Amino acid sequence: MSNATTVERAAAPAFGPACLDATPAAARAFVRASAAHPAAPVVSSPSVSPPSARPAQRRFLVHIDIDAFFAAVEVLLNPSLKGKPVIVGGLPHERGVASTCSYEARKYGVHSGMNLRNAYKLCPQGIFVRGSYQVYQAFSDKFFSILHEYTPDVEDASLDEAYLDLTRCRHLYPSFSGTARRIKERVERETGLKVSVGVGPNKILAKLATKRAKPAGFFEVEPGREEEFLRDLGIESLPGIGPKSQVILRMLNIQKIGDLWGLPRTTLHSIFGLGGDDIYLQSRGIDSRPVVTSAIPKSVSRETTFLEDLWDRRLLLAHLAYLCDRLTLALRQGHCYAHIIEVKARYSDFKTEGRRRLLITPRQEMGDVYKIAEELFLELYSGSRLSLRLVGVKASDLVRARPLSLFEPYSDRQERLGAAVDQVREKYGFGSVLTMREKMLEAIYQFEKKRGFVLKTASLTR
Ligand code: TTP
Ligand code: MG
Ligand code: MG
Repeated sequence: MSNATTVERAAAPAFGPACLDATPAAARAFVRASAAHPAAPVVSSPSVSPPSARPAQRRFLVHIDIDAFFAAVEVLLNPSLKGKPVIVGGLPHERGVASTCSYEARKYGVHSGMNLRNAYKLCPQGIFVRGSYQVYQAFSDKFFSILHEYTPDVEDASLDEAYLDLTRCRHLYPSFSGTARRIKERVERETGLKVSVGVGPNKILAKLATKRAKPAGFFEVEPGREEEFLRDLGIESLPGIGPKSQVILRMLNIQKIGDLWGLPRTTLHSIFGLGGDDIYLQSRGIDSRPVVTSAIPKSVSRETTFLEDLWDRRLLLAHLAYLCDRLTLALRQGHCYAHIIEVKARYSDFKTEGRRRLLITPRQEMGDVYKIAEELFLELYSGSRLSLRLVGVKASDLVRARPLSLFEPYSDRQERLGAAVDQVREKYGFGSVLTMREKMLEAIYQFEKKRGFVLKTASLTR
């Protein structure tokens, strides 16, 4: 029988797809094996796994970054800036630095972090704008909400940069690179901003691919071509190699990533300290870091104290509806579904009571959450002889994705309705879409189309 004999072979310090997907343990083994031959040339044949070991699955990572983000938003808001050198961060005579600039300004040598006066010296014809963080945040929110539609495994690396791990969703996407291209097209269409996209088997290769793709491009590091891709990239491309280390490496005549392969680990340790191992592995395209999704909040709640204690059932329900509307907006923005909905009431004697319901299928839509909250509230209210000071609603035991229920037919009608309402509100303000029940609050509170009703103590606790 052919599999009766097991031949044990030491894993070679290879440069192949199997080691690109190395687990931390495999990566450590790789470092140990390589330490025995510190100056060994990188071998391009695939590594040999013991017959009993399952071959490591190639992961599929997408890195995406908006081009000249703040500057591109300024151009979108003011199309007369298109094609011009736009510098964001302040006016030329002001103290401070450029947060970014358009690619047209980069031709003059202007870059992020440059003193504004120096930027002006290099590019006096530049159009300097102070910028508005809130507007950039709104574009960033839109960017991430599109990405979250493709996979729950999204890491927000910064305001304009994300890693997506599509490996778990491989059954949904027959072509990974096709999906990555579609994501790019969709982000560009729906935000109006150009993005660059890199695809690879891990974070470092996907990020370096994006660098190669900039601006507005797409680059995939194909299986087996990792070595070719890395060899001629400048050492400054690796995230751990800052300006000071670059000077030292260049003195050793190390200019390209390929030149790093000949350096013993001990030398990398003496230059980079503990970071030396990362440089050693990443320069070989090895990176086992997972995509870290943003921490999910424990709960989201909205509550308000009334201007005067309230007894009127319809007005109480109007407050509850408005709070549910605010709450579910936060859930959708955070891509969360709640397994527990809880209602709280405080009476005029300050006694506080609550009712909660555990949901088998977690919810995030206004219609669903309000219906549950109303039932819970009426249970409390019908037993009380006092007027109320405060009402609140809370969603907890939050999850990222709504598991399909075995007991209910699948329908995404509510979700589509929620998304449509969010879109209208994004354009015309929160107050542009309200239920008739919520509109009853017009009799009590000041109304602003952008923000909605100005409650007495609107709680924004998370
Ligand atoms: P980056 O993605 O680093 O830069 P960018 O989007 O302007 O240009 P590109 O990606 O095409 O090279 O940063 C995203 C935004 O973050 C940038 O538009 C402005 C802001 N930022 C700062 O405020 N200060 C900084 O030092 C950097 C690098 C960015
Ligand atoms: Mg960017
Ligand atoms: Mg970025």
